[in-house]
Amino acid sequence: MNLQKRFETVAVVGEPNVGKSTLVNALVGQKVSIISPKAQTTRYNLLGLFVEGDTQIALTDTPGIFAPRERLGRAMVNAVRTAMHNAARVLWVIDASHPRISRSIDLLQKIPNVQAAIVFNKIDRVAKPKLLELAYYLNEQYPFEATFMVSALKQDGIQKIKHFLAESAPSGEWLYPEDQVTNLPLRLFAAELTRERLYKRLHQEIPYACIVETEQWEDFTFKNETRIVQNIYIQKDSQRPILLGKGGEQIHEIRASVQKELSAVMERKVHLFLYVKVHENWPEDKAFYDLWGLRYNV
Ligand SMILES: Nc1nc2c(ncn2[C@@H]2O[C@H](COP(=O)(O)OP(=O)(O)OP(=O)(O)O)[C@@H](O)[C@H]2O)c(=O)[nH]1
Ligand SMILES: [Mg+2]
Repeated sequence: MNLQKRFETVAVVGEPNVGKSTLVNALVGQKVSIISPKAQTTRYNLLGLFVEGDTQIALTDTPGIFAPRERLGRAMVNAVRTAMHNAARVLWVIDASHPRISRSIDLLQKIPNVQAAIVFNKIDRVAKPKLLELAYYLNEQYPFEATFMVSALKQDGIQKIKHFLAESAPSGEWLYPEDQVTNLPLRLFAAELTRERLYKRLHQEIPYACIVETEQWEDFTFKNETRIVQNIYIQKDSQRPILLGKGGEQIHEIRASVQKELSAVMERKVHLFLYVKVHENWPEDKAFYDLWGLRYNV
């Protein structure tokens, strides 16, 4: 029996909306990162951990790689770069049904000595033979270690990636307790869940104008209950009615749905309160960058 432990850090990167967070959740086996049909859902790096045999893998879910114009965008793309530099290995996720690759391959080629594997995701939407030409082309551009074809949504092909990562990890002590799945504090995760609902329900520029902050968190241990107060910051007062919906219906549904998920995750009764506030200049507010672990000046 081999009792030697192994440990590896792996950055999960790619263009926006390709399914990086869905893949991280599938590999971890539970939801650690939020998901939405819109691009730029993930705004900062977070860890997803899993154990496979004697190996612990620390995945970093990252924002999508795009051409940023604003401060927040620059900070997000910088976070991807940092994750790639810090990780020993990269999983480069490509949307098989809509393969855009130019920005991410550019970034990948700029990182020296990184071991990378390609993950074609969303293969439930496309016939595999269609991908072979692209796979061949990409493997000519860069010495990829492996090419996977998976559907993170349908959990198809996930075990092969877990096996590959575990087998190729070097010996080393685990950096996290065996049962830990993320480094994201519950307060931040709770705020992310609310933001996920905003991304799912709001359209055009509105979701990008919102951030969520958990302002208060009170545990009533004797009752097994928690009271959580969150602020949703918008940039203009004119966005408020869109967010609230007719007669406040939308915000009520969002509140109820997040409260339900939090209660299930925390296995206790949760009372969630949402307040919508205007903070016109939040994209320039350094406090949020600090909270999310993003660099302010890049
Ligand atoms: N059909 C299909 N859809 C998928 C699959 N994986 C993810 N999706 C969908 O793709 C959309 C984006 O998924 P995310 O996991 O949020 O993508 P992401 O790459 O993390 O996106 P950003 O954080 O915005 O860069 C969501 O609507 C997912 O449900 C898959 O294997 N098949
Ligand atoms: Mg994401």
